[in-house]
Amino acid sequence: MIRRTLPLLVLLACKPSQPTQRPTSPTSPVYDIFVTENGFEPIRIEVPPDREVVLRFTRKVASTCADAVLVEGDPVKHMLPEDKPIEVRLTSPRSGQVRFACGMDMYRGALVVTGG
Ligand SMILES: [Cu+2]
Repeated sequence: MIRRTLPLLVLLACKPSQPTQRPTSPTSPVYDIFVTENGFEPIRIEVPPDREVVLRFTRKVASTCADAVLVEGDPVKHMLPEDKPIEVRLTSPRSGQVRFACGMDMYRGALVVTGG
């Protein structure tokens, strides 16, 4: 019994504690980004370095320029239907930022790598 639980405890202790992350889940952390009348919210999302993350975009307004999102390094223009969460998966860089913007580059935001 003890032999089996110890390695698990070590694994859990090594996990970074982030508020938006589910600590016991092995899946990638999910970050919610909403499209409102102000554009993308939040416009700045802190992510861990070199880690697969999921950006979940949900458009909450009917009429907006941001009915699609372009993520830096991703050639796909992701359409954002109203009230339908769209997940964009990517691996964060070691440092720096990953920008995202609407199709016309009017509304913008960025993932900012912090910690390590
Ligand atoms: Cu736009």
